[in-house]
This record gives sequence, structure tokens and C-alpha cells, in this order.
Amino acid sequence: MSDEEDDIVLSELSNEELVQQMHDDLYDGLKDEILEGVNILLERGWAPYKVLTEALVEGMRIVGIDFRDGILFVPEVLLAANAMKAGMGILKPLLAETGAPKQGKMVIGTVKGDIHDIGKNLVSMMMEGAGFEVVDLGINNPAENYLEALEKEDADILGMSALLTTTMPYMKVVIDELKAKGVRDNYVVLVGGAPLNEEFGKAIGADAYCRDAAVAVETAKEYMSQRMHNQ
Ligand code: B1M
Repeated sequence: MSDEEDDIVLSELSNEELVQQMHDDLYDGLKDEILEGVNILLERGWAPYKVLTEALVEGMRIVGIDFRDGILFVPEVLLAANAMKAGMGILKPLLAETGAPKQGKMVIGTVKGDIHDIGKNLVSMMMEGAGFEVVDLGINNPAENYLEALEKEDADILGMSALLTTTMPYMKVVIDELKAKGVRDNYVVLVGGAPLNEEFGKAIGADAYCRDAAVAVETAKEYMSQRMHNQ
């Protein structure tokens, strides 16, 4: 068979086959194919959130398993991350187009020593889509970055992300710094990232641990409405 006959035409696949193929393409870091797949699913009427969770997030979960098991290495995972980010780029404006009323302001960033940003970017996207104003500090943030931004932006919520067991304890350093400055109770502190859990969130003095971006949005909304009632 010639190469051309070997080529898979994404638009000819069923939804299920296409999503499966996108998991493979994400695994192989094929950015153009991911862009095409996202566009096809959207054209077929899939909601942006469904494309995000079923095609991209699930694909990255599979990458994570083989990364853990030493089958994939950093350069390959970086390619997968780039492909995922490209796909998220198409979905971002769509997720933000809900016309939701303004809800509050959040400062978010990945903590010091940690450069994982896909989950944080997803939380930012979903928060914006739900009507929150988001100030994204990026990756590798020392405590002073968060404290300065919270004050400067007059924010309501602090969001912190950590993907490594070695960097998650730094969240407590930031919260302790807020306490030391006497401003802890001015903000709702939400934390998230794959190695965290509810117990950890409580232990470090956060208001809540958020399992995923959708939970982050719901939790932020709940806290904001409580704040409105208490004013
Ligand atoms: Co890294 N890495 N990585 N990595 N990486 C993990 C986290 C790991 C679990 C892989 C594994 O072994 N299975 C492992 C950590 C092990 C541990 O600590 N116990 C690991 C490791 C070891 C490393 C390095 C040390 C590898 C090395 O160099 N030897 C290194 C560390 C670099 C550093 O940070 N200093 C490293 C590097 C990298 C890449 C650069 C190659 C790349 C990151 C690219 C990027 O982000 N731009 C990468 C990736 C992609 C991963 C995996 C495969 C995928 C992470 C991801 O994007 N998931 C990851 C395996 C895994 O998590 N299964 C892994 C998709 C994303 C949508 O999910 O980030 O969990 P997640 O976000 C979710 C929720 O957690 C939550 O909502 C999000 C959306 O639903 N959430 C929040 C996240 N943040 C939140 C904040 C909130 C609320 C909710 O605030 C309110």
C-alpha cells in the first residue's frame, strides 16, 4: 500500500473512532491532527466542554500513565502537551462565550518549582467562561508573586496549582505568608492538581480542594455567593 492509502482521513471516522484516533494523535504529539480533530467534533455539534474532556483531557490521562511507567519521556510528553495546548486554543474563546454575569476576580498560578500549566490553564479558561475575571501568573510562582497580585488586583479568590508531590507543600508556605501578613481571610483560597486531595487542602488551611476545573468553577461560585450574603 502507498503512504497515501495508509493515511487516515479524520473526517471519515465516526465520532467514537475519531476520539480514539485523537487520543493516539495526542500521544504522538501530532498538533495539526489534534487541531483538525477538534474542529471536526465542533462542526459535528459537540459542545466545547465535551471535546475538551473526552478528546483532550482523557488523551492526556493516557499519556500520563505511560510517562509514569517510563514508556514515554519528557520530550515526547512536551510534544503531547503542545498538541493539547493547540487544541485548547480553539476551545478557549468558545468556552468564554457564555455571556455569564461578572462573578468576581481570581488570581491563579502554578507554585514555585513547578512548570506544569495545562490544568491551571484549563481552570482559567473555565473560570473566564463562567464570568470570573482571571489574572494568570503562569508557572513557578514564589509566594510574593501571589501576595503582590492579590493586593494589586483587589482579587476575591486565590487559586494555586501543583502537579508534583515535591511542590504541593509550597501551597502551605503561601497560605502561611497570607496569615503572617494578616490578610488570609480577605481571600477564598482554592487549590488543585493531580497529587492533591481534600485532606491535604484542609491540612494546609485552604478553603477548598478542587478535583477539576468544573469543581473549581462551582466552588468559586458558592464562595462568592456566600460572600455576597455576608456583606
Ligand atoms: Co510531568 N509529572 N513532570 N510533565 N506530567 C506528572 C505530574 C506525573 C504525575 C507523571 C507521572 O509520573 N505519572 C509526575 C509527578 C509525580 C509526582 O510528583 N508524584 C511528573 C513528573 C515526575 C515530572 C518531572 C519531574 C519529570 C522529569 O523531569 N523527570 C518534570 C517536572 C518539571 C517541573 O515542574 N519542575 C515534569 C515535566 C513535565 C512536562 C514539562 C514534560 C509536561 C508539562 C507540560 C506543561 O504543563 N506545559 C508534563 C506533563 C504533561 C505531565 C502529565 C503527563 C500530564 C499533566 C497534565 O497536563 N494533565 C502528568 C501526569 C498526570 O497528571 N496524569 C505529569 C492534564 C490536566 C488537564 O490535568 O494538570 O491534573 P491536571 O489538572 C486538572 C486537575 O488536577 C485540576 O483541574 C485540572 C483540569 O480538570 N487542577 C486544578 C489543576 N490545577 C488546579 C488549580 C485549581 C483548581 C483545580 O485552582 C483553583
